Amino acid sequence: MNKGKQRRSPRPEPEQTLRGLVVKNTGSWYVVRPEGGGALVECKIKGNFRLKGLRCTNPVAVGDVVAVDLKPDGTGMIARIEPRRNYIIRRASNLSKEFQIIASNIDQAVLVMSLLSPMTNTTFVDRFLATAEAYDVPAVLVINKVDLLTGPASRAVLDETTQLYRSIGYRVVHTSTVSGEGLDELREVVGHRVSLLSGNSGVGKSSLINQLVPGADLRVGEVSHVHHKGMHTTTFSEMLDLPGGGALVDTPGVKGFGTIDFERSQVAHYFREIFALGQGCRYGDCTHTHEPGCGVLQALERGEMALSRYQSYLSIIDEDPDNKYRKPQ
Ligand SMILES: Nc1nc2c(ncn2[C@@H]2O[C@H](COP(=O)(O)OP(=O)(O)O)[C@@H](O)[C@H]2O)c(=O)[nH]1
Ligand SMILES: [Mg+2]
Ligand SMILES: [Zn+2]
Repeated sequence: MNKGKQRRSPRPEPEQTLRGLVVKNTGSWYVVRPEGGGALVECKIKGNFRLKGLRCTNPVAVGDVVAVDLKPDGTGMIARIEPRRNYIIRRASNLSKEFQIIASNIDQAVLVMSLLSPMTNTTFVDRFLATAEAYDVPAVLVINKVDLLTGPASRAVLDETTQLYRSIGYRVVHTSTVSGEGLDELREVVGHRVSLLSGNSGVGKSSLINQLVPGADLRVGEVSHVHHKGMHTTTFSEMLDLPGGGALVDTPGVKGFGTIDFERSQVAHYFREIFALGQGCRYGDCTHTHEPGCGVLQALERGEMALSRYQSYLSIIDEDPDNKYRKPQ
């Protein structure tokens, strides 16, 4: 037998694969930046990813490191997600059983708020902070539009809000994209880190990004990028590189992230001052709502804890038996 004449079975085409970072999620496409450089690759998802048994509408998130199988047409299929250092998820819509991962592998969450046009409500802020605590993501507050706070009354609100959150231990930065105040401080806060930027619409997120990321050229004054597909809200998010290192993750259309998966008894852990005051409660399982000898209720009565924070706490655990602390509708 002549070995040379043996028929070779056709060798399968070696599958081209690469590893990269997901830098954009449009809802239908994921844009992956290959490790070590090269052109961005538009990808779809292969198969089914689940997250701890939760149904996810967008299982791959900006910030994920992924393995991609390349197709001959230059697009890719995301085949695997590397383990995440952290991630932030939210319900796809109110009452929905499906979840969206907003971002993963982030160093900090920056909440942009404003006290005038629009006024960010404190419950929104506190829920954001509590969620960040729950996910172990450091949070920073940015109060934008401080140029609008000129009168003594609005200055007093600015001081009070700032002092409140600083006293709990959060960094609070004042900014204005109009006067330029605080922009250098904000550059320093976000430099060399990956920051998730959130905030209700109109507070000036796009304006701030335009100041921090030259060439970002985001549209200002736009409320959208949210598409309602039946019950689902799909959102796109994008990672924008900062010139000096680090990146901002912009999530237009994501107002904030709700409080999901909170064990009722855990909520107090996510309010730093309530957790600290709770050390003085008579009962170890105190819910800080009605119990005698409650360190939190005592601090409230003495005016040593902000009522707004306590109301936010109650809004999450949804308990206020005497309706004593409930904000009027
Ligand atoms: N007075 C004032 N207006 C601002 C400031 N930053 C943004 N704006 C305005 O607020 C509106 C909403 O800004 P935009 O960046 O689109 O907010 P976004 O919805 O959070 O992205 C626009 O009309 C901006 O010009 C600021 O620092 N001061
Ligand atoms: Mg915007
Ligand atoms: Zn208590």
